Amino acid sequence: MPKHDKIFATPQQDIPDFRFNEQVVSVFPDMISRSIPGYGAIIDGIGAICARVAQDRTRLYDLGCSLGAATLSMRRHVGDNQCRIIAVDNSEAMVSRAQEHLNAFVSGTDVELVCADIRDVAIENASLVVLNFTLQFLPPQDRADLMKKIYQGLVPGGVVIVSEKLRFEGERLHQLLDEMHLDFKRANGYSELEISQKRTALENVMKPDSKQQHYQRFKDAGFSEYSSWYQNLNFTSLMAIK
Ligand code: GEK
Repeated sequence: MPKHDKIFATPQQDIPDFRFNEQVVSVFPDMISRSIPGYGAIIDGIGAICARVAQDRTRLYDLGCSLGAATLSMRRHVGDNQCRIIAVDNSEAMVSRAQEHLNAFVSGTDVELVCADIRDVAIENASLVVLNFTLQFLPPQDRADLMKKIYQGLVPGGVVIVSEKLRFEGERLHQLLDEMHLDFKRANGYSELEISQKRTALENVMKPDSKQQHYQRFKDAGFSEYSSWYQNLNFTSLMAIK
C-alpha cells in the first residue's frame, strides 16, 4: 500500500515552493493518483503506444521519470527488440527510489536511470520520448528548445508523448474544468486546506500551457502530425509523430 499523502493537511505559515524532495517521494504514488484524473489510464496507454511504435535497436526516453511508472509500463510492453530505456529525473530522492522500483522486476530490457536535468540530456536514435507531466515544470522559455531537441533526436516514425495539465483560453471553460478537477480531488479525500495550500506551493513552479500552445510548439519543432489521444477534465496526453 502506498503511503497516504498528508503533506498539506496541517496549516503552514509560509508555504514554500513545491519540490520533489524525500517527503514527496515517500507519498508520490498516492499523491499523483489522487490528483491527476486518468493517470493510471495514461500510464497503461503509454505502454500500448510503446508496443506499437518502439523500433528495433532504438532508445526510449522517459523524461522526468519520478518513480518510473511510465518506464515500467514501456518495459512491460516493448517486446524483444533490443531497445534501451533511458529514464531521467533531476530529483536525487526520486531517482534513488526509482532504482528500487526497477530492481523489483525482472526484464530483458536495459534501463539506464540518470539523475540529470532533461535540458542537458542528449536525445539520440529515439523511437519514443515520453514527457509524462514533466514539461509543465520547465521554465516556459525553455520548452520550445527541448521540443526541437526531441524532434532532432527521433528517428523517422518516432513519437513524442506529452501529458500535461491544460490551461483553457476561454475563461468560463477554464473555470468550469478547474472546479471539476477540484471536485475530483475532494472526492479523493483532499480537504479544502490541502487543496489550497498545494495550489499555493505549485503557483511558481508549475505553469500549464493551452492545447493550442502545445500544438504550435510541435509544429515549430518540425512535427506535422499531432493530436490528443487522451483527455480527462483539464488533463490531457498528446502525441506527435516525426
Ligand atoms: C510519472 N513522469 O509518474 N529535469 C529533470 N526532471 C525534472 C525537471 C528537469 N528540468 N523538472 C521536473 N522534473 C512521472 C511523473 S512528476 C509530475 C512526473 C507531477 C521532474 C521532477 O523531479 C518530477 O519527478 C517530475 O519531473 C514531474 O509518469 O508530480 O505532477
